[in-house]
Amino acid sequence: MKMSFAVTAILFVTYAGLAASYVRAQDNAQATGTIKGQVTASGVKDIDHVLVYVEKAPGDYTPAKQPVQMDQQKLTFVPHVLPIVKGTKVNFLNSDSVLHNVMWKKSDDGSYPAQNLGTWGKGASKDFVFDKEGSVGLLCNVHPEMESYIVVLQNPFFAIVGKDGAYEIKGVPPGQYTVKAWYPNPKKLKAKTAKVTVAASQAAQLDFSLSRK
Ligand SMILES: [Cu+2]
Repeated sequence: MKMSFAVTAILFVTYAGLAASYVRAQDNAQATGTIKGQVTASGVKDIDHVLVYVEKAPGDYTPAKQPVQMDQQKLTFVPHVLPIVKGTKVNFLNSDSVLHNVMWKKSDDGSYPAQNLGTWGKGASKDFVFDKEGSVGLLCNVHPEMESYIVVLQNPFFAIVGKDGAYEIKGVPPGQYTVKAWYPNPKKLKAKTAKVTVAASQAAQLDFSLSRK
C-alpha cells in the first residue's frame, strides 16, 4: 500500500510539473505582440529593400542554428538585403556558371574591416560568421554592378518591407522599443527611428515616411 502511494505521489508530482511547464510555454506564446505598419518613400522604386528592425531588445538572442544563404544568381546577389542576428553563419553560394567573387569594403560604421572571401564557381560556396552588430555592403570584383547588404542585428525582431510598403514583426515581447527603418542607400532615403510600445497579444501600428532628408 505504501509503495503504491509513493508511486501515485511521484506520478502526480511529475504530471503537475508537466502541466505547469505546458501552461508556462502557452503563457510565453501569448505574451508577445506585433509591430506592423506601412512604409512610404519618395523617389525610389525599390521600397522592398527597406529593412525595419527593433534597435535593441532586452536579453541575449542566439542566431539561427542553420546557416542562412546569400546566393549569386543571374549576376545578382539574392536577397538584396539580408538581416541576420549577431553570430549567424552566412553561406555564400554561386549558382551561376560564371565565376563570382565575394568581398566588402570597410563598413561606414567601422563594424567590419575590409574582407575578400575569394572567387569560386558554380555550385561552390563559402561560409562566414558575422559575430558583431553592424553591416557590410557586399560586392563582386568580377561584376562591378553586383551589390547587396548584410545587416547584423542584436535581435530577431526585423522585417523586410513588401512591395506594397507593408511590414509586420511578430513575436515581440511587450515593452518600449526604438524601431528603425533603414534603406541601403542613405543618400536616397535617410533612415528614420520611432518609438513604439508593444502590448501582449496586440498589434502596434507604426508607419514610416522616408525621404532624402
Ligand atoms: Cu559576380
